[in-house]
Amino acid sequence: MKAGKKVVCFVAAAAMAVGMSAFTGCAEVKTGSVSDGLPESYADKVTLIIDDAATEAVDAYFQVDYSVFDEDSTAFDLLEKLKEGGKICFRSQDSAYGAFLEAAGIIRDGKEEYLIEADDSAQLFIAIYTNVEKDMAGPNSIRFGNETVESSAVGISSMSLKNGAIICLTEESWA
Ligand SMILES: [Ca+2]
Repeated sequence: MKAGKKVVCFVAAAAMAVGMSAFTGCAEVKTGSVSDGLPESYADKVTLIIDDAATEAVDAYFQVDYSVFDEDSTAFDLLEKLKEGGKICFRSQDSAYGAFLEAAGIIRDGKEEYLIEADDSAQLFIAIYTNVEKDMAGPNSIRFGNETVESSAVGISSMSLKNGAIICLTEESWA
């Protein structure tokens, strides 16, 4: 009897935990829409967006002519190009799946200013979105004006570019 009661209690606690995490957004499909702070056009460019979801407008974007890339260029090449050009800063670690992003930001007055950072204690990670069809995995999506990006199926080092590509880095919670 006693053991049986314990099991019931455990199940109830587990159900409560599931209910609570659903309430706080765990496993929910995230959809967003941002219309402020965006470029007028994505044509002939590759666009990097760095967006802190806690602020309404897009926090930063950078555009590079698509012509400077080739077919094999990746989203990581885009980040490196912008870093070399003194536009952005980022921190990453090498993993079996390529670079694993830990933080990204902008250069303001010659100084690194991180806008988004992974933080294990706060259960935050850097989420990457793309509008390049072959990497779009859903179900999470964000609309930037008329363009929709979805969660990337692959890591930043494996993500493709295209004419009009939008690569978006943002901070999300896994809790
Ligand atoms: Ca924002």
